[in-house]
This record gives sequence, C-alpha cells and structure tokens, in this order.
Amino acid sequence: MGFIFAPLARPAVARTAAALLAASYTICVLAEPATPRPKAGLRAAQAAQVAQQTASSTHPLVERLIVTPHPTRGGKLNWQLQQKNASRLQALASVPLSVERKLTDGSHLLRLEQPMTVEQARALAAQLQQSGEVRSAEPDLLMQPQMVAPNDPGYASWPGQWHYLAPGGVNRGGADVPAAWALTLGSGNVNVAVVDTGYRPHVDLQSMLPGYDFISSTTVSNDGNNRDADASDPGDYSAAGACGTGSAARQSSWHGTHVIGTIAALMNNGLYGTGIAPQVRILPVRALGRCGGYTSDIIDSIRWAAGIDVAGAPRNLNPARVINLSLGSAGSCSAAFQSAVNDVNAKGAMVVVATGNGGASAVNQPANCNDVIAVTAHTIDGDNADYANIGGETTISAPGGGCGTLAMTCVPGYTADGPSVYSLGNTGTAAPLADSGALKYGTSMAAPHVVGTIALMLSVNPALTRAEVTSLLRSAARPFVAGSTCTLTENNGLCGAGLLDAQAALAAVAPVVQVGVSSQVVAPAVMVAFSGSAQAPSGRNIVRYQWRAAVSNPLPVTLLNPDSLNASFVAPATGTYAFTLTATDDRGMSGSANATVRVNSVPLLQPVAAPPVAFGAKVKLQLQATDPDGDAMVFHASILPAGATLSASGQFSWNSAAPVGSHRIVWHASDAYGSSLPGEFFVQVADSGSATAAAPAGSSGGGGSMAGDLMLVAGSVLALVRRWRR
Ligand SMILES: [Ca+2]
Ligand SMILES: [Ca+2]
Ligand SMILES: [Ca+2]
Ligand SMILES: [Ca+2]
Repeated sequence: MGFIFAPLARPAVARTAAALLAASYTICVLAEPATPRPKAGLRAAQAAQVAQQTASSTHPLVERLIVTPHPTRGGKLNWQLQQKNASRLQALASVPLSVERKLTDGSHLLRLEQPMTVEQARALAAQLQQSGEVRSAEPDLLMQPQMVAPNDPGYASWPGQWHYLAPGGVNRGGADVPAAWALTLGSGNVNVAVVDTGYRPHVDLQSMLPGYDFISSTTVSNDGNNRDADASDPGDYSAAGACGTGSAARQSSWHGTHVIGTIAALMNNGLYGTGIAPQVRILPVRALGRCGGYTSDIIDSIRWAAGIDVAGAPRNLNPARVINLSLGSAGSCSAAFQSAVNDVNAKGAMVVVATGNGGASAVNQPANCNDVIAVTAHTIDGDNADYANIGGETTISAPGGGCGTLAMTCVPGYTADGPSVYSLGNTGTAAPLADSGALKYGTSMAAPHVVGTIALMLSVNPALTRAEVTSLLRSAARPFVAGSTCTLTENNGLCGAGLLDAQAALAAVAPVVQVGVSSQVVAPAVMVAFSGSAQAPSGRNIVRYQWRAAVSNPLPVTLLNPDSLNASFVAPATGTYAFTLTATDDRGMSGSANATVRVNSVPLLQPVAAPPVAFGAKVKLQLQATDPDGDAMVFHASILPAGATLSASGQFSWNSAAPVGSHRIVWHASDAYGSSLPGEFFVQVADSGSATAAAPAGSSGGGGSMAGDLMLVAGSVLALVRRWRR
C-alpha cells in the first residue's frame, strides 16, 4: 500500500465552522479515509479584544567608570592609577572612587562608591575630561543583547508574529521566544533539516546547506525529473482531480519555505518577520510535491538528513541534529517509519513531527511512532486548535494559529479565522514568482516552533541528547490554559506536557562541564590535582564550582579547594576513587562531569636466589611477585640467557643451561595500571665436577645426578625488594 503524505498546513482563508471538521483536510488520498473520533469539546465563538504588548526597560545605575589618562598631561595620574591609588582622580571628580583594575589598552576601571544614573555618570565623565589630565572617561554601561526586539516589520505589527511572544493579555499561546533570544540566536554549527516541499531562495533566508530532492515520482516532483541535488521548490499546484478522484485544484503552497521561515528567517534585516533561530543553518530535503509524498521518499530523506548514506545520493556532509516533519497520514506508525526513526535517533539526531490536522483524538503517523517529538497546535488564546490532532503520543503543544476548539479567538477585522502563523512564502500560485510573507495555520506550523526552540537549546549545549531535549521541553512547558480543550477530563494525557515555552526551555539548559583528566592512575600518597572546565550557556556566567568525592569511595578523602576548578586530594590507600565537578550558572542551572582516579600500587618482586646448576641441566624456576591491591599480574623478561624463557605466569624455563658461567636475568611484573621496577638474578652454570656440592635440597629425586632436572621455588622466605622510584 502506498501512503501519500501531505503537508499539514492550510492557507489562512475564510472558512465556516461547519465546513471545518467535515473537510478535515484529507491528507491521505490513497489510504482509507480516516474516521477519527472528534476530540472532546465544542468551540464557542467569542470575540476578544486584543491589546498590543509593550515592553519597557529602565537603565540600571552606573557603578563604574572607564578612565584613560592623557598620554602627556596625565602622567602622574596614570602612575597613581597603576598603583591603585585613586586620590588624584577623586579630587578631580569630587566623588569617592576606587581603582578596580587596569584594562588592557592603558585605561583603568574605577568603581563609583555611590552608583549614579547614566546622565550623572556622563556629566562626571565630561567633567574629568575637562581637567586636561584625562583623555577619555565614560560610564561602564551594562550592555544588553540588541536582538530582543527585532526590527522586522512582520514581527512587530500586531498581531505580527504573536506566536513568538511572551504570553500576556489576549495572547496566551505565544512561545515565549524573545527572552530566549537574549541567550542565543542560534549557532551556525547547528544544522536543522526540513523534510518538506523544498525551499524557495528568499531574501529573508540565508543560503541553504546543500540539500537533496528525494522525490522519485516525476508526477509528484513537478521538476521534470526524479531524484536530484536541487531541493528547491518548483511548486506543488495541482489541477482538480489530479490527486485522486474528486480532489480539488490546489495552488502551490510553498509549505517548506513557510516552515523554514519559522525556524530560521533572518532577524533584524527590516524584512518580513524573523525565525526562532535565525543563525542556525537549514538543510532542505525535498520529499513532498504535487499531491504529497511517499513514505519511501520520506524515510530516505530523514535518514540522509541525519547523515546516513542513501544509495544514489551523495553523502550528506552536513548532518542535521533536528529534523522537522510537518507531514503525516492517518494510521498507526508503519514499520518502515519506525525503523527510519530508530536509525536517525541512533545517529544522535531527533525527529519532530506534527500530529496532523484531523481535529481528532488520534495522532497521525509518523507522529505516533516511538521516540519522536510529536507536536499538536494551539491558538493565540492557548486553546488547542480545532484542526489539531491530539493523542497519547503527543509530546507538547506549540502555536499553530487558527481557531480554538472551545474558546475561539477569531480576531474581528483580521480574518474570519484566528491569527495565523506569519512566515515566508511566494506570490506564485503555480510556478514561483516573487518572495512574499505568508500566513498559514496548522500543526505544520506548530512543529517548526519546537524545532526552532530545540535548535536554540542545541546552540547553547550541543551535547544535549534527544531524551534530554524532550525532558527539558516537557518540564519547561506552560500549563494548558484553564478551561481550554486540553484541560477537559476527556482529553487528559492527550495534549502533551503543555504549551511550548522557549524561554523556560533555554533557561533550563545546563552549563557544559568537562574535566581535563577524566581518568588517571596514581601511586598512593601522591597529590592528585584535577583540571576542570565549565562553560555557561551563552549570556550566562558560572558562579559556583563544587567538587565532591563519591560516598562509595574505598576510604573517605579530603578535597583541597573543592570550590575551585582545580581541587586536589591525596588518596589514603589504593582503590578507585570517583569525583564529580558541578558548575552552577547565574540562573541556578547546574551541569556536572565525573572523574575517576585509580590509586594503584604496582607489583612487588620477591628476590630470587638461584643455586648453581650443572652444564646442560634443565632449569625451572617459579618467580614470585605480589600486588598489594590483589590485581592480576603478568611477568616479563627484558634480559634472558639464550634458550631461556619467562612465561606470563612467571615460570622461568631453560631446557639446557649453557655455557658455563654467570647468566643475568632481568624481569618485572605488571598489573593493569603499571609495572614494577625491574629485578635481576643470576644463574651460575658450572661444569658437572664443581657443581656437585651445590645440588639443592629441592632437586627432584634423580640419585643426585647433576644431569637431573633442577626444580626450584625462588625466594619465598626472603624480604621484599625495596620499591624503586624513578
Ligand atoms: Ca527532481
Ligand atoms: Ca529538484
Ligand atoms: Ca527578517
Ligand atoms: Ca596494583
């Protein structure tokens, strides 16, 4: 059976409530029609007043001045400041000052003992400059990220991109992104794949990463061929009846471009709106075209997007960490989809999927596959959207626009629908024409809000796993609005964790902590110094370090400087000791890393006293060593007489001792962590006449013949050799 998957968006056009559920935007034209159960709750049309949010800010008081003495007339002042003496400057300023530190360019940072307003500080700076001894003086202003109020016209004009704003007033559904922008606008090292209709090159998008067009069918592709390396969108328009009997004519949707714009449209360029993560890179992968897209093309697309080779396509050199799938079809998760999702997850990527637009209490595939992030949609008033599918597989809800199921906010004078999601499009109804903005609503529009937020999270901590991202998104989600669809008892557990809150999710991303030497081996009584490092998420600072020793350690240890990156300790005895460094940032978020130190004693050799042996005798000696920790040992020899061997278990063998004379053996024993220092012994080989008196008591019964084999056990009663130190 060939499923056709369709984009889960609708253009924002007038519609009637009656037509709404009846249409249910059949997204599966080759499968049995979906017969989902309409979700609980009936929409009650209510007009609402809208009020634009305004943001206000106040300048904090100035606490410091940056002062540069004049290169000639300010020599004495400069010398004083170098000595941390502020008396001359204080006389010039007539306010109490202290020198905080010298800055790199010859200027000095001075603390105002009494903080003042920016205006007062500027006046004081001007007064200092008039003295002639100061070349320049200025307040040490607290700089703010300049990106929190983008100038893009489509963002600012009400309702504009209401779907990004902090909740307030009539807007209960905004994704609370601007505060997250104070932390990051995204990293160019984070790649996001959008598996969709392709992209339009758009003045409000940075250049795309080299994507791929996986549409196999030329009917669907509408670009004149099957798969190719050009993922641009030629349009997905279709004539009436082209997508199945009775299918309506459709204009080109530019669906992929809209989704991409929500994730990464350019910010602060005075054009259109903005994306949630405007500095991340987009990998466009084309799998949807005229009439939708096939499972076979979509699963190849998501595997390739994650960096898995797909036959016939060039290797993807820019693997994505997040993959947006604003598509779906009714039915349970197919084996093919689950397999692809598993492969993608195993590559360290994650798949975010729209739940579908059936208005049903059933989630489309592939949103109902295991281990994806499934996104339903809500409206400006925070109600679950009337079109949005919900179900037990739902992870979270994000703004998708349109009207709510219960308490619709369909803004008078805007459209007959609730406000849609504003992003990018094209004016062409069939083939592409000019760049444009575009309003659409759907779960297709909700998913990229989550994807953009994940891209920001990965930008501040690339090490986050899918499970961690999912957990953070869920725990950061805002509760569903009281009285909305998702608070109905019948819908309990069907809408995910709550409403997407990017600010809270970003604030919950922990610092990245590393330990320079995560594992090392030392001898007892040696001082071990750790070298830790920690990086706060962008815009935050580490304020506290804490080393802790594990309670499971063999013996308690005392850490020196446990509140610094470079704590140290001396192990009281051998064993494996575990430690954790935790770094906490100024938002109270903590990250940690572990280190283990194996404190090891190397084996100790027992001295060998080898009696003389007769020329040609067979010699066997069992060498002995002990490991103070009881570790397994291996024996080695570095110098042996010709024809002699030393086995790993310490068996010295010489089948025929020769020639006559003194033979030196050098040997050592090692455990898994280190080696003993070498030991040596000598075997004296005598001719048979002179060796008779030295025949050992331990020789095997052979009538005292020197020709008999010599069996010795070395040195069991001798003192241990003193351990050598390098
Ligand atoms: Ca093609
Ligand atoms: Ca193409
Ligand atoms: Ca823009
Ligand atoms: Ca040992």
